[in-house]
Amino acid sequence: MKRTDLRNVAIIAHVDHGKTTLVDGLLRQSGAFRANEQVAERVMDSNELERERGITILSKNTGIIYKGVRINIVDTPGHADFSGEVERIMTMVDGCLLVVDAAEGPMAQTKFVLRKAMEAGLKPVVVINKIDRPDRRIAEVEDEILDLFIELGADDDQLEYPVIYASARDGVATYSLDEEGKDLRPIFDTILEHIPCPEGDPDAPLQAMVTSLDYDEYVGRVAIARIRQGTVKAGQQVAVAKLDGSVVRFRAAQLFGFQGLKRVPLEEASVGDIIAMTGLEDVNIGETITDPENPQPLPPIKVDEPTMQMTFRTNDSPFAGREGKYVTSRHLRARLFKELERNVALRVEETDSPDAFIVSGRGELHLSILIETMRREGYELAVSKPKVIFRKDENGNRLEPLEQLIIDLPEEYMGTVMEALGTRKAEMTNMVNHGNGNVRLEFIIPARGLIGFRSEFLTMTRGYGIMHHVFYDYGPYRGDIPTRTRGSLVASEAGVATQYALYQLQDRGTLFIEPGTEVYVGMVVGESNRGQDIDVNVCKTKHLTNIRAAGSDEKLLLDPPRLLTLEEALEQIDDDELVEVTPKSIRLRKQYLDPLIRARVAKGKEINAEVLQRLKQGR
Ligand SMILES: Nc1nc2c(ncn2[C@@H]2O[C@H](COP(=O)(O)OP(=O)(O)OP(=O)(O)O)[C@@H](O)[C@H]2O)c(=O)[nH]1
Ligand SMILES: [Mg+2]
Repeated sequence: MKRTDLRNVAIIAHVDHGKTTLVDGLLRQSGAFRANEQVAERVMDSNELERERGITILSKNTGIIYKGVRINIVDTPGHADFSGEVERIMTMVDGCLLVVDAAEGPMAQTKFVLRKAMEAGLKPVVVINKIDRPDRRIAEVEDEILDLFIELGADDDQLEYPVIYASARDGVATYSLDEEGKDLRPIFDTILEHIPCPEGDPDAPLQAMVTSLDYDEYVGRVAIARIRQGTVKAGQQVAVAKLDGSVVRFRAAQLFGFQGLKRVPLEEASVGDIIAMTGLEDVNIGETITDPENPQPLPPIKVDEPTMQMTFRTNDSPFAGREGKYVTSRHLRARLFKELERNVALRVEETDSPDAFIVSGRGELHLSILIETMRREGYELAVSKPKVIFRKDENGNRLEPLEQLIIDLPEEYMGTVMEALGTRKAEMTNMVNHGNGNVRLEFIIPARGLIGFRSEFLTMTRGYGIMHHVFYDYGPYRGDIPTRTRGSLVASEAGVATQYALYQLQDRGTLFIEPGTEVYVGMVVGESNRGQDIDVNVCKTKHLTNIRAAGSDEKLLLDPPRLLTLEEALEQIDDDELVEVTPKSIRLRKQYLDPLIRARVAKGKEINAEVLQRLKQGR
């Protein structure tokens, strides 16, 4: 059966090309909101971190009705670190809107998502967006898109994609640049015309792949799935074919469809419907909801493997437990394993220590968003420097993850940037001079080489450079890359940092703390100008006998400190350091706080329980 009354479509693109803004427009113009309803901009970016950062992190569903046809739309994130989110929804839809910025053209992530869409056999519609931009270069961008399809091996059929020109921001679209757009009707109509109708047998045994999970205070776990074949009624017995091969029976308590920002109850759903189902307590992403009498699991979702990992440990700093609600290893463990249920590209492994877990993801941002989410929920933890995940080829040679890096920058900074990238073992693969003083450079670079590069790049280009990277492939190990060349300023005394002490220290490096900041021994308070760590006392006060200097503190002018964000802190720390994260603070610290132990470790001496004990007693 063909469901001519239904279309399922995903919106995919590079970061910031306007996916969420386009969904806004489609929702508004389909009458999903009441005329007087006040709706926030980028309404699908509903979680706090998404709104703060202006990016989409999680894929989300919505549904509209147009000309009597239900169109289910999935908004996806454009940032490469969240591409697991794009992969997980590919089985939900039959086609996609590939949104491309009219000035930037196809970028690293455009290629990645289009490749995934083509592998999944989705029918593409190209939307060239932001045509209101004064720097638009539509003809070139169209050529670049065509090249991209050819490069990805599109067949004749796939090359016949429709193209629509739009300004999502202004809510207009047109089939031809000669005609001014009035509304988004061309997009709605193209979806109806070009995105295939779902097809399948409504009388066959039920098959629905769970692609998202949600929680509801009242009804518990909500599974979001697309029905491949068969029909399901609210209240009916179903089974879940689990990833471990077992089959568990459940009652599908309630069924919902998506309409605008709401979920509407359904009595029955069938082929092609995207539904939310309650009552399945023990269900995970990638499992199939199926017929209990005749269970037929669908092939599991394929998601690329993680490329980066770090250690998450319980916070054992002297300030542990001051600011957070959840601080024990039990809390940390439970939270990390719960995350796995939804975050398909994440991996968590236990270690020899019950206090430490290895967490692997798609990139620094993928991991740092998890950390940020946890601290907002009230967790305290300490995390290590991100490391890339190596693999071996069949001959035992070491392979490392490589990234494709695309940089746009003013010509004058090209030399410096290329030199810095050379040291980081990047190979240039393409260079385009736009002729307006800006160049685009493309590189293949070891993921290792990108760690800490972003902040260096922004400084080098005075903020005028734009960089994007996306996983390319695993390749032979490219050799050593020199890491941070500067040591840390490490607090040698516990207490409260004083203006006086910080003033004395400021020409020895860059400070990360302000006067009044409480510190502990072994806390990193700045970056030293030298190659090695320096122990410093930031709590020193003036000798009270020095009458002449008394009361003149305000004259000790301090340079503003470099207060690090979570991402900057992760880039800053060295292998023997940790970032302590609590709901209120981000502190850098030495892994071993005790200076004696640190000195021993630095000399490569062994630290075992016995030595630790002796050192403690010796103090
Ligand atoms: N000039 C112009 N700006 C637009 C248009 N559409 C979106 N933008 C702006 O582009 C920025 C990014 O828009 P989003 O809709 O968040 O982009 P996105 O593709 O959802 O981004 P991610 O989900 O993070 O990948 C916002 O500042 C929008 O206001 C457009 O048609 N014209
Ligand atoms: Mg978005």
